[in-house]
Amino acid sequence: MLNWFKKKFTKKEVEDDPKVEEISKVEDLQDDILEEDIEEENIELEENIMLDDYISDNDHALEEEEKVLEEIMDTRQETEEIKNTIELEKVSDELPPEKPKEKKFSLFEKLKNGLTKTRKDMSSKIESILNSYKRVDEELYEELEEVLVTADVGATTTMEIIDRLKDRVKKEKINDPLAVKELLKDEIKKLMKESVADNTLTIEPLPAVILVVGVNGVGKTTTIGKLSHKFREEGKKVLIAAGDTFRAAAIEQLEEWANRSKAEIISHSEGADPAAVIYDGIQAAKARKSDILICDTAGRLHNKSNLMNELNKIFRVVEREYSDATKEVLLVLDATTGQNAISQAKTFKEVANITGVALTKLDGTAKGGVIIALQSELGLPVKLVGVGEGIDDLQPFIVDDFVEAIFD
Ligand SMILES: Nc1nc2c(ncn2[C@@H]2O[C@H](COP(=O)(O)OP(=O)(O)O)[C@@H](O)[C@H]2O)c(=O)[nH]1
Ligand SMILES: [Mg+2]
Repeated sequence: MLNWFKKKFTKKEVEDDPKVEEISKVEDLQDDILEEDIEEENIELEENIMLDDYISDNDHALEEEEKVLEEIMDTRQETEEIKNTIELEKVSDELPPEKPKEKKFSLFEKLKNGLTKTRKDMSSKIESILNSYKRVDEELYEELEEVLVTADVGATTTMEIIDRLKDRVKKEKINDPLAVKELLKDEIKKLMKESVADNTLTIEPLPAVILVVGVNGVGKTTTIGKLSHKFREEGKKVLIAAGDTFRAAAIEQLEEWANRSKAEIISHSEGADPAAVIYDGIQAAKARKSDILICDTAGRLHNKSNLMNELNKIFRVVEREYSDATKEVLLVLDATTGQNAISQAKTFKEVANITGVALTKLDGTAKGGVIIALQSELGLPVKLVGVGEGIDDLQPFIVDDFVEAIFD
């Protein structure tokens, strides 16, 4: 409207007209308001930009807004940019600190951690023996023998290892004691591998049934919980059968593990026939199309014939009702019991067709050497090792990793 008015009159006429002053005032006022509006709009846009920039670097809409802002700001641009940077710095200062990433340990690091006591006992002693000799002689072998026996490798297995070592040293004409360590490691690996066919838990083809046996307190229930968690993480459907019906607390403990690992569970009440629980477990596994059925059993049987009867009853049920399932009979042994674990293994071997061992509590013991004897003396493949009480503290057993971890 003001522009139109200006065009209608000459410059002189306009200047002389008394109304012009008033109009000019109005114009100034309107300019002021407009400027204020622009100023406000600028600030608003700046704030938007700061926020968008902070949320996303690649916001397309932001570029558009920036262009508009540039046009309006013109001369003030440089100052505004500086102001902008300062404001942005302020915003980023106020960001919550980035959550520190949880340190993830590799399986090997965990195994090494778990075997710390065994390693300290075995490896550092062997190291100092080898360092104290100038040449390889009978005395050196005797000292090595002693270390292996005290680390629960067992007398028979120790003799076997030392005999093999002597042969290697002779054949390769080794004189330097420091070169013996690698040979020793190599011979232990070879002996362990030769003694068993396979260290992997067999669950293929699915469905599979895993019967977990072992004496009271060795870690059966805990191992079932960890194993179930591992399978669930692989996306498998797991059903657990609470075959240890001796105490109500044992059933509750297994229920807790089933909960934690998000597995299903079949249980009867305290004192029920374990074989009947396993029977129900199998029917449920079939009906629900479970991939893996894991069966807990009681380990509180007083003598060998009792144990044999109880287990045989369970095996017969599994054989009859689930004949086409892949089967594992997993013996759980507690590493902290050392040579006692070996005698338990001997007993269970006599009464059941044990297909593998889960050795628990490696983390709390210097007796990790017992694994070597389990494999080489008894021919029992160690398939799993427990390195802690947590749900993730169960690992597949790998001979090379184990030997490297105890000699590292
Ligand atoms: N440190 C450690 N403790 C374990 C491990 N496995 C089991 N345990 C503990 O051993 C105890 C007995 O375990 P449990 O599963 O109840 O044995 P079960 O009687 O054979 O069923 C529990 O306190 C477990 O937390 C392991 O690998 N390391
Ligand atoms: Mg138990």
